[in-house]
Amino acid sequence: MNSRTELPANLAGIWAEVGRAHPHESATLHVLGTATYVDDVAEIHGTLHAALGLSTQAHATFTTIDLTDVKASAGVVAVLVATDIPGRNDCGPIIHDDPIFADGLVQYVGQPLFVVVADTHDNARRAARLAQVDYTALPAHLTPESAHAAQSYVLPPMRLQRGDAAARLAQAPHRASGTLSVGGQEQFYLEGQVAYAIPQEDRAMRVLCSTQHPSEMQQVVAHALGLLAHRVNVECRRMGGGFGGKESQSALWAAAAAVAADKLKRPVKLRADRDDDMLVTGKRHCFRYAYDVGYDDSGRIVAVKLEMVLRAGYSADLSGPVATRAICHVDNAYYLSDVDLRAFCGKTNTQSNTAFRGFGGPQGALAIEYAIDDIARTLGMDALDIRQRNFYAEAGRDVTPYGQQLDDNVIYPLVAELETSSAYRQRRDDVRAFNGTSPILKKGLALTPVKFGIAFNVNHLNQAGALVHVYVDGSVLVNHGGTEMGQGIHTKVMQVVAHELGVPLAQVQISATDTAKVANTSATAASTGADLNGKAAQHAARQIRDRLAAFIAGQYDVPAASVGFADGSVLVAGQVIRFADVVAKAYLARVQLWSDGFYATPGLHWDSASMTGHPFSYFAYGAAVSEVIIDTLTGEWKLLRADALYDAGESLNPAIDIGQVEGAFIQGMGWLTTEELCWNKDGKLTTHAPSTYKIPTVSDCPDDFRVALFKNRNVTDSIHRSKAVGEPPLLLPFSVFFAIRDAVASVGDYRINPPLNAPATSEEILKAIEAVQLVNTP
Ligand code: MTE
Ligand code: LUZ
Ligand code: MOS
Repeated sequence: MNSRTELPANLAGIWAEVGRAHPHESATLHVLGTATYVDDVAEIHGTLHAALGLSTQAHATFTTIDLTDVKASAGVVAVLVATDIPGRNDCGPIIHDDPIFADGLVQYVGQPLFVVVADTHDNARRAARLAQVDYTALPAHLTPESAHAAQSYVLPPMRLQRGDAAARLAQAPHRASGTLSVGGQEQFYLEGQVAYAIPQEDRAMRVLCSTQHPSEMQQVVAHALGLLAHRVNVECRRMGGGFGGKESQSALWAAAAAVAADKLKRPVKLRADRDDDMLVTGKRHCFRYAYDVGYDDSGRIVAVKLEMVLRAGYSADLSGPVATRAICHVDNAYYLSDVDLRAFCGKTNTQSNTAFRGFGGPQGALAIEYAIDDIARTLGMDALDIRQRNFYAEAGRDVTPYGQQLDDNVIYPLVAELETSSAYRQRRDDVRAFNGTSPILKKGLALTPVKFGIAFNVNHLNQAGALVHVYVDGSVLVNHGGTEMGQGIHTKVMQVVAHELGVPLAQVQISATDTAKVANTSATAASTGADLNGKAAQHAARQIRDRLAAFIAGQYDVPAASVGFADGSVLVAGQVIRFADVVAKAYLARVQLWSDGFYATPGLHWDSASMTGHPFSYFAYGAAVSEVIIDTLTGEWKLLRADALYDAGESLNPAIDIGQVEGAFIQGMGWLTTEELCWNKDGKLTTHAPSTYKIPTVSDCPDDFRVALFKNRNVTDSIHRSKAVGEPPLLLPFSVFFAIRDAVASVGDYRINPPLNAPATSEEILKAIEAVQLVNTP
């Protein structure tokens, strides 16, 4: 055995592979363009290419699809419709109301009717447009308002009540009430939906799929093929973005590719081009609100009554949990004693809306922020003062409307730190002064807080598994149930394992997420990926370390607890031995060098009937200040500076976490400003490409962007006391929206609440300015 006599410095207890700013595990491959996505995997000889034939009607019945021209089109090998599915024609995640192919009834423009398989991707796409369908049109609901008026819902309405909101509203000294409309959002992952189905012997199926949820893809494919799940294997090395859009809605693509591959006994790849992807798949739910908030002279809220109508689309998909999360985030960072909160999942003849970063949380929280913004202007006070007055605080003001007590509230100190570091008060004066001298260009400023609950609000999903292999050369391979979509989960899980085994990160590799390795995994979602899978991988690695410690301690006749692991070495009885040498010796002694690991988040419970319980493991906090300038003649605007402070607990990887905050901030800003979804009178989405749908670009990022992590330690025993970072920072750019509203309000000398809806496009900003000017002109 190679042994050194001197101890490496970091054996003295400072060895840490967690908490360090390691680059993303695939950063080099990303930059070189050599990271492998599904469409980059070398195609197997005989691979065919598929495209979907889509409905042109929003709501209609049909009896026949005339496929003559499709079949006659160049390169076409086969066309498959609903009746060609050997198993169940269903790809819905919870409630099974999503057919793979429409069967006699279409419910939105873009709904898949059939899959055409051809020699090339182009030939498949050309052929897919040639079907003739004998539609008989039915009346359609194209807006949430229309669905709500007809009480047409995909799920029963939900309601959370605490106290007596009606009575306290009636007694309230002041009321802020009104309506608000907030648009949806396309996930716009850079890699579109794609599945590559490869038949295996004896009707087994292997599917490479860009998905956040390999286990659900496995189940959906198995049901569609009429097979047991053990004959279906789904694998995902990485996605080029998911953002919630590949949580449930990768299923259609996996199932359609698998059904075609099974029928033809040839590999079939189904890759959506951008237009089809946007026409077919669901997005963030747009919301319509009617709010009525009672408050006292100091701006303290005494009661909230809120009705939210969601655009669910034609089927339930994840709308139930989305609406639940919306209701559970209406409080945001504020103590609301008396509430009456309702959510209605309007059934519309449009795409079935689904998960999108924040999962209804942003939509819930925006409503209370809007009301608070109204209150501040009405009282002539700074909105930050009203916010602080309503923050969760001491005992008596620390229980959420759904009954969870906060034991980790840091909103006061966090906001105070940001208020100082951003020079908020000084800049408020500067903005007022600027606006006093600038008749056309107006500046606006806002500070908004975030509190976001971490855990799946569907209890059983809070579990994860992992496998850790240590090979005889001391290298480590990790596999876990989480999927990589750019967020850095694999990097974090590698760090956790390297830390546990005391080896450098370079000694650890991660393999593709694979249903044959870890079974029954949850979607990588609800920001819980690193929390859950990090814990599971730690559990696995710990068992191996304990076995190695027991083994080497036995060799030296010392207690196992005295053995240390650090810097690629093992410290035992004053000796420093290379980890690889200990492993090699343990192998010869027949010690098991691999392990599984499992984690289930403790302490969660939820009663869906009363909408009360303890749905979250902990809360993540944050706040941001944004300063904008608008042109009151054109509605153009620019974000001049943004300061964001986010509570990632003891961050597992500050570089990745800061990247997540920056990305979420800009993505949320896009949602609230430039990204507008439009459907025409026939129900066709007209914004189905980047030519008509504007996501932020690098030039929309503020020149001055200051992102920092709030120094904190998770009160809850999360993985190394870190906190989730994936979704909560998407709420930080509320500050951009309210800064725009502040700039618009300056036109009316801050006396009128501008009726600004989201997205605050230039047109919407101009409309709000005109409304303010109208009221202001005697
Ligand atoms: N970051 C990147 N780069 N790409 C993504 O698709 N998805 C977000 C967030 N950050 C996403 C991302 C969403 S919706 C979630 S739920 C989390 O990452 C999931 O990953 P985590 O739980 O491992 O943080
Ligand atoms: N709940 C949740 C869920 O809070 N976030 C999710 O992403 C989710 N997905 C499915 C079911 N419940
Ligand atoms: Mo994220 S919306 O929970 O996939």
